[in-house]
Amino acid sequence: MVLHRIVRAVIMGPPGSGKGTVSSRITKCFGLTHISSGDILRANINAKTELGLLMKSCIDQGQLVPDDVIARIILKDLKSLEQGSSWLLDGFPRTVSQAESLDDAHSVDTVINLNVPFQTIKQRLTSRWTHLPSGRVYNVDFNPPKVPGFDDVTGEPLVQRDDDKPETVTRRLKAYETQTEPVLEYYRSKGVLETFTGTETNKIWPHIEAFLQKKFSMCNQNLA
Ligand code: G5P
Ligand code: MG
Repeated sequence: MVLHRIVRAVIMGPPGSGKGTVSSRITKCFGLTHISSGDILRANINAKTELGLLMKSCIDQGQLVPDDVIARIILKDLKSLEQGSSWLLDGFPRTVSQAESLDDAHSVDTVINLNVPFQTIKQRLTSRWTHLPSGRVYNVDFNPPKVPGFDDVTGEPLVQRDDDKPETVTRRLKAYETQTEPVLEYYRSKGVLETFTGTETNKIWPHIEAFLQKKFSMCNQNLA
Protein backbone atom coordinates (compact mmCIF):
# COMPACT_ATOMS: atom_id res chain seq x y z
CA MET A 1 0.00 0.00 0.00
CA VAL A 2 1.33 3.46 -0.89
CA LEU A 3 0.59 6.16 1.68
CA HIS A 4 -0.55 9.47 0.25
CA ARG A 5 -0.07 11.47 3.38
CA ILE A 6 2.32 11.65 6.31
CA VAL A 7 1.44 9.25 9.14
CA ARG A 8 2.66 9.90 12.69
CA ALA A 9 1.88 6.71 14.58
CA VAL A 10 2.72 5.25 17.99
CA ILE A 11 2.32 1.66 19.16
CA MET A 12 1.78 1.13 22.88
CA GLY A 13 1.23 -1.83 25.20
CA PRO A 14 2.85 -3.51 28.17
CA PRO A 15 6.27 -5.16 27.86
CA GLY A 16 5.91 -8.29 25.74
CA SER A 17 2.47 -7.37 24.39
CA GLY A 18 3.76 -7.78 20.82
CA LYS A 19 4.74 -4.21 19.89
CA GLY A 20 7.87 -5.35 18.03
CA THR A 21 6.06 -8.22 16.30
CA VAL A 22 3.12 -6.05 15.20
CA SER A 23 5.43 -3.16 14.21
CA SER A 24 7.29 -5.35 11.76
CA ARG A 25 3.97 -6.35 10.16
CA ILE A 26 2.85 -2.70 9.96
CA THR A 27 6.14 -1.56 8.40
CA LYS A 28 5.94 -4.40 5.87
CA CYS A 29 2.32 -3.66 4.92
CA PHE A 30 2.26 0.13 5.10
CA GLY A 31 5.89 1.16 4.62
CA LEU A 32 6.25 3.28 7.76
CA THR A 33 9.71 3.79 9.28
CA HIS A 34 9.90 1.84 12.55
CA ILE A 35 11.72 3.48 15.45
CA SER A 36 12.00 1.38 18.62
CA SER A 37 13.41 3.08 21.72
CA GLY A 38 14.32 -0.30 23.26
CA ASP A 39 16.19 -1.41 20.10
CA ILE A 40 18.15 1.86 20.07
CA LEU A 41 19.09 1.48 23.75
CA ARG A 42 20.10 -2.18 23.33
CA ALA A 43 22.20 -1.30 20.24
CA ASN A 44 24.04 1.25 22.42
CA ILE A 45 24.58 -1.31 25.17
CA ASN A 46 25.83 -3.83 22.63
CA ALA A 47 28.25 -1.31 21.09
CA LYS A 48 29.35 -0.25 24.61
CA THR A 49 28.75 3.44 23.88
CA GLU A 50 28.87 5.91 26.78
CA LEU A 51 25.07 6.14 26.69
CA GLY A 52 24.72 2.35 26.61
CA LEU A 53 27.01 1.90 29.62
CA LEU A 54 25.10 4.56 31.56
CA MET A 55 21.65 3.10 30.77
CA LYS A 56 22.45 -0.62 31.09
CA SER A 57 21.81 -0.97 34.84
CA CYS A 58 18.49 0.94 34.57
CA ILE A 59 17.28 -1.37 31.80
CA ASP A 60 18.56 -4.58 33.42
CA GLN A 61 16.66 -3.66 36.59
CA GLY A 62 13.43 -3.11 34.66
CA GLN A 63 13.34 0.64 35.34
CA LEU A 64 12.68 3.36 32.80
CA VAL A 65 15.64 5.45 31.64
CA PRO A 66 15.37 9.23 32.32
CA ASP A 67 12.78 11.10 30.23
CA ASP A 68 15.18 13.77 28.95
CA VAL A 69 17.72 11.18 27.75
CA ILE A 70 15.28 9.08 25.72
CA ALA A 71 13.32 12.09 24.42
CA ARG A 72 16.53 13.66 23.08
CA ILE A 73 17.52 10.43 21.28
CA ILE A 74 14.14 9.84 19.66
CA LEU A 75 13.54 13.46 18.64
CA LYS A 76 17.03 13.57 17.09
CA ASP A 77 16.28 10.35 15.18
CA LEU A 78 12.99 11.77 13.90
CA LYS A 79 14.79 14.93 12.78
CA SER A 80 17.29 12.89 10.80
CA LEU A 81 14.53 11.20 8.76
CA GLU A 82 13.75 12.53 5.33
CA GLN A 83 11.20 15.31 5.52
CA GLY A 84 7.72 13.95 4.97
CA SER A 85 8.57 10.42 6.14
CA SER A 86 5.82 8.45 7.82
CA TRP A 87 6.87 6.78 11.05
CA LEU A 88 5.80 4.40 13.76
CA LEU A 89 7.25 4.84 17.26
CA ASP A 90 7.51 1.70 19.40
CA GLY A 91 8.29 2.05 23.13
CA PHE A 92 8.19 5.85 23.09
CA PRO A 93 6.52 7.83 24.62
CA ARG A 94 6.29 5.89 27.87
CA THR A 95 5.50 8.70 30.31
CA VAL A 96 3.24 11.73 30.04
CA SER A 97 6.32 13.96 30.10
CA GLN A 98 7.73 12.09 27.05
CA ALA A 99 4.37 12.41 25.28
CA GLU A 100 4.42 16.17 25.88
CA SER A 101 7.99 16.45 24.52
CA LEU A 102 6.90 14.58 21.39
CA ASP A 103 3.82 16.80 21.06
CA ASP A 104 5.99 19.91 21.12
CA ALA A 105 7.69 18.70 17.93
CA HIS A 106 5.09 16.55 16.10
CA SER A 107 1.41 15.86 16.42
CA VAL A 108 0.61 12.16 16.60
CA ASP A 109 -2.44 11.05 14.58
CA THR A 110 -2.67 7.32 15.32
CA VAL A 111 -2.00 5.42 18.57
CA ILE A 112 -2.39 1.64 18.55
CA ASN A 113 -2.71 0.14 22.02
CA LEU A 114 -2.14 -3.61 22.49
CA ASN A 115 -4.10 -4.75 25.52
CA VAL A 116 -2.73 -8.19 26.45
CA PRO A 117 -3.19 -9.78 29.92
CA PHE A 118 -0.10 -9.74 32.17
CA GLN A 119 -0.29 -13.52 32.70
CA THR A 120 0.08 -14.14 28.95
CA ILE A 121 3.03 -11.75 28.84
CA LYS A 122 4.99 -13.47 31.61
CA GLN A 123 4.84 -16.78 29.73
CA ARG A 124 5.94 -15.21 26.45
CA LEU A 125 8.95 -13.27 27.62
CA THR A 126 10.77 -16.21 29.13
CA SER A 127 10.79 -17.92 25.72
CA ARG A 128 11.81 -14.88 23.64
CA TRP A 129 15.03 -14.83 21.61
CA THR A 130 16.29 -11.62 20.00
CA HIS A 131 18.67 -10.70 17.17
CA LEU A 132 20.23 -7.65 18.81
CA PRO A 133 21.60 -5.80 15.73
CA SER A 134 18.20 -5.74 13.95
CA GLY A 135 15.76 -6.10 16.86
CA ARG A 136 14.10 -9.14 15.18
CA VAL A 137 12.29 -11.23 17.78
CA TYR A 138 11.50 -14.94 17.91
CA ASN A 139 9.63 -17.12 20.34
CA VAL A 140 10.31 -20.80 20.92
CA ASP A 141 6.57 -21.62 20.60
CA PHE A 142 5.09 -18.81 18.50
CA ASN A 143 7.62 -17.94 15.76
CA PRO A 144 10.74 -20.07 16.18
CA PRO A 145 13.82 -19.29 14.08
CA LYS A 146 14.47 -21.72 11.19
CA VAL A 147 17.69 -22.85 12.88
CA PRO A 148 17.40 -22.82 16.70
CA GLY A 149 19.52 -20.03 18.22
CA PHE A 150 20.27 -18.22 14.93
CA ASP A 151 18.71 -15.28 13.06
CA ASP A 152 16.80 -16.24 9.87
CA VAL A 153 18.15 -13.32 7.82
CA THR A 154 21.82 -12.98 8.84
CA GLY A 155 22.52 -16.39 10.40
CA GLU A 156 23.99 -14.56 13.42
CA PRO A 157 23.43 -15.88 16.96
CA LEU A 158 20.31 -14.94 18.93
CA VAL A 159 20.42 -13.89 22.59
CA GLN A 160 17.99 -13.77 25.50
CA ARG A 161 17.49 -10.25 26.85
CA ASP A 162 18.88 -9.64 30.34
CA ASP A 163 15.62 -7.94 31.34
CA ASP A 164 13.49 -11.01 30.48
CA LYS A 165 14.22 -12.68 33.85
CA PRO A 166 10.92 -13.30 35.71
CA GLU A 167 11.62 -10.84 38.57
CA THR A 168 12.65 -8.11 36.12
CA VAL A 169 9.54 -8.72 33.99
CA THR A 170 7.43 -8.15 37.13
CA ARG A 171 9.23 -4.81 37.72
CA ARG A 172 8.75 -3.77 34.08
CA LEU A 173 5.01 -4.52 34.33
CA LYS A 174 4.81 -2.41 37.51
CA ALA A 175 6.61 0.49 35.78
CA TYR A 176 4.13 0.14 32.92
CA GLU A 177 1.15 0.38 35.28
CA THR A 178 2.38 3.41 37.19
CA GLN A 179 4.22 5.41 34.51
CA THR A 180 2.88 4.36 31.10
CA GLU A 181 -0.85 3.74 31.62
CA PRO A 182 -1.45 7.49 32.15
CA VAL A 183 -0.15 8.03 28.59
CA LEU A 184 -3.13 6.00 27.30
CA GLU A 185 -5.47 8.49 28.95
CA TYR A 186 -3.43 11.35 27.45
CA TYR A 187 -3.97 10.03 23.92
CA ARG A 188 -7.57 8.93 24.59
CA SER A 189 -8.45 12.51 25.48
CA LYS A 190 -6.92 13.64 22.18
CA GLY A 191 -9.16 11.14 20.31
CA VAL A 192 -6.32 9.24 18.63
CA LEU A 193 -6.22 6.04 20.74
CA GLU A 194 -7.41 2.71 19.33
CA THR A 195 -7.21 -0.34 21.62
CA PHE A 196 -6.91 -3.97 20.47
CA THR A 197 -7.48 -6.66 23.10
CA GLY A 198 -6.49 -10.33 22.99
CA THR A 199 -3.99 -13.01 23.93
CA GLU A 200 -2.74 -13.93 20.43
CA THR A 201 -1.03 -11.61 17.97
CA ASN A 202 -2.32 -13.56 14.97
CA LYS A 203 -5.90 -12.91 16.11
CA ILE A 204 -5.32 -9.24 16.93
CA TRP A 205 -3.37 -8.48 13.74
CA PRO A 206 -6.26 -8.70 11.18
CA HIS A 207 -8.17 -6.09 13.23
CA ILE A 208 -5.17 -3.75 13.29
CA GLU A 209 -4.56 -4.23 9.58
CA ALA A 210 -8.23 -3.51 8.75
CA PHE A 211 -8.24 -0.47 11.04
CA LEU A 212 -5.12 1.02 9.44
CA GLN A 213 -6.29 0.26 5.91
CA LYS A 214 -9.56 2.04 6.61
CA LYS A 215 -7.91 4.93 8.41
CA PHE A 216 -5.24 5.52 5.77
CA SER A 217 -7.55 5.14 2.79
CA MET A 218 -10.11 7.41 4.43
CA CYS A 219 -7.33 9.98 4.61
CA ASN A 220 -6.54 9.43 0.94
CA GLN A 221 -10.20 10.06 0.06
CA ASN A 222 -10.17 13.21 2.18
CA LEU A 223 -7.21 14.45 0.18
CA ALA A 224 -8.77 13.59 -3.18
P1 G5P B 1 11.46 -2.12 25.15
O1 G5P B 1 12.48 -2.77 24.31
O2 G5P B 1 10.57 -1.12 24.56
P2 G5P B 1 9.16 -3.43 26.27
O3 G5P B 1 9.31 -3.92 27.64
O4 G5P B 1 8.21 -2.31 26.10
O5 G5P B 1 10.66 -3.30 25.82
P3 G5P B 1 9.22 -5.63 24.67
O6 G5P B 1 9.70 -6.51 25.78
O7 G5P B 1 10.20 -5.28 23.59
O8 G5P B 1 8.56 -4.39 25.24
P4 G5P B 1 7.12 -6.09 22.76
O9 G5P B 1 7.92 -5.41 21.71
O10 G5P B 1 5.82 -5.49 23.16
O11 G5P B 1 7.96 -6.40 24.06
O12 G5P B 1 6.78 -7.59 22.33
P5 G5P B 1 7.47 -8.56 21.21
O13 G5P B 1 8.94 -8.57 21.37
O14 G5P B 1 6.88 -8.29 19.86
O15 G5P B 1 6.83 -9.94 21.72
C1 G5P B 1 7.26 -10.52 22.93
C2 G5P B 1 7.52 -12.03 22.72
O16 G5P B 1 6.27 -12.66 22.50
C3 G5P B 1 8.38 -12.36 21.48
O17 G5P B 1 9.17 -13.51 21.77
C4 G5P B 1 7.33 -12.68 20.39
O18 G5P B 1 7.85 -13.57 19.39
C5 G5P B 1 6.27 -13.36 21.25
N1 G5P B 1 4.89 -13.27 20.75
C6 G5P B 1 4.28 -12.24 20.09
N2 G5P B 1 3.01 -12.55 19.84
C7 G5P B 1 2.79 -13.80 20.37
C8 G5P B 1 1.64 -14.66 20.45
O19 G5P B 1 0.55 -14.37 19.95
N3 G5P B 1 1.82 -15.86 21.10
C9 G5P B 1 3.02 -16.22 21.64
N4 G5P B 1 3.10 -17.43 22.26
N5 G5P B 1 4.11 -15.43 21.59
C10 G5P B 1 3.99 -14.24 20.96
O20 G5P B 1 12.16 -1.45 26.43
C11 G5P B 1 13.13 -2.14 27.18
C12 G5P B 1 13.65 -1.23 28.26
O21 G5P B 1 14.27 -0.07 27.68
C13 G5P B 1 13.99 1.11 28.44
C14 G5P B 1 13.28 0.61 29.69
O22 G5P B 1 14.25 0.32 30.67
C15 G5P B 1 12.58 -0.66 29.20
O23 G5P B 1 12.27 -1.56 30.27
N6 G5P B 1 13.16 2.01 27.63
C16 G5P B 1 12.71 3.19 28.05
N7 G5P B 1 12.83 3.85 29.23
C17 G5P B 1 12.22 5.06 29.33
N8 G5P B 1 11.48 5.59 28.36
C18 G5P B 1 11.33 4.98 27.16
N9 G5P B 1 10.57 5.54 26.17
C19 G5P B 1 11.95 3.73 26.97
N10 G5P B 1 11.99 2.85 25.94
C20 G5P B 1 12.74 1.81 26.35
MG1 MG C 1 9.90 -4.57 21.66
